[in-house]
Amino acid sequence: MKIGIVGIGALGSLWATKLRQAGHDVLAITRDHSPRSISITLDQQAEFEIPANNLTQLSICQAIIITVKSTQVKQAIEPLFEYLPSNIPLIFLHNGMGALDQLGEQWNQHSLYLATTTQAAFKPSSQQVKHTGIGQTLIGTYRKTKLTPQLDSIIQVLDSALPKVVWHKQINDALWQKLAINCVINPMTAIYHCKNGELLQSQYQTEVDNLINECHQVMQAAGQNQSLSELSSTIKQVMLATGDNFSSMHQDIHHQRTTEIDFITGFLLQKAAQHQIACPHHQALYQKIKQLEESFI
Ligand code: KPL
Repeated sequence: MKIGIVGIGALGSLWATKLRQAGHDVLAITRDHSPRSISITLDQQAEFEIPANNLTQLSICQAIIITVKSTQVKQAIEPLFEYLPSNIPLIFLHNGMGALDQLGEQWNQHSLYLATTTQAAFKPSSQQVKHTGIGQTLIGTYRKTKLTPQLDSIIQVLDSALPKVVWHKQINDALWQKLAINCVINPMTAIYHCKNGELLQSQYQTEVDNLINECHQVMQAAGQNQSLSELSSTIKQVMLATGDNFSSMHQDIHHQRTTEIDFITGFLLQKAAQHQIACPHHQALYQKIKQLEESFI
């Protein structure tokens, strides 16, 4: 198969190298559309030379995986519109919710899919990627797209290159769950300069529990039926399992980059306002992250 990967950050590089390793053709699309090829070493073992930025070849790809951050989805995908026939499945993989809602009406005819993953990758340098955590990738519908036989065979290809990849009938549930995890872990670790696991320490418990509680109220109002104790144990399990990691928002703040706060806490606050639910703890974190971002300008 020929698969396009838009965004060659840690996850994009992981997908590009794993698909090449499995014998597929990969076309990488980088931010500035300039290099004709990129070279990436996977786990300090195999080096892959990957053709890049030949935009006319997008039309012969069987699927495109868009791995840019939620803040970059619109600016990464809009310039590719003229090269992308509407029948090619576009699979968006990023933290947060609401990024696709910002795309213009011209995308309504395209086959857009949403994905979420617990695979973890780290890019120690621009030419290296490390697969730091084995997880699974769930793919599901955005608005009215369906699991077609074409998409089913793409899922099989993706699953054999970087297992596990499965179709999820209720992707919204999985996205809400990941949103709640990110709403609690990401801003707190960025503000308190700590690793994910440190949030399990007693000094953070009251704030963590208040944040989970507010998330739970909004999720209930949005039709998510998980119990508070289930949600709490899921979030705390992720803190434990990724205990030694610095969250993506911690890294963004550390490198003085714009964070995904608008698509994480911002999305939660938007839904909270629609349902008239007060979320003072999330609101406070949102404002602190915004203040930090403003101090970088
Ligand atoms: O998704 C993550 C992130 O850092 O963005 C978690 C799950 C918190 C892992 O670090």
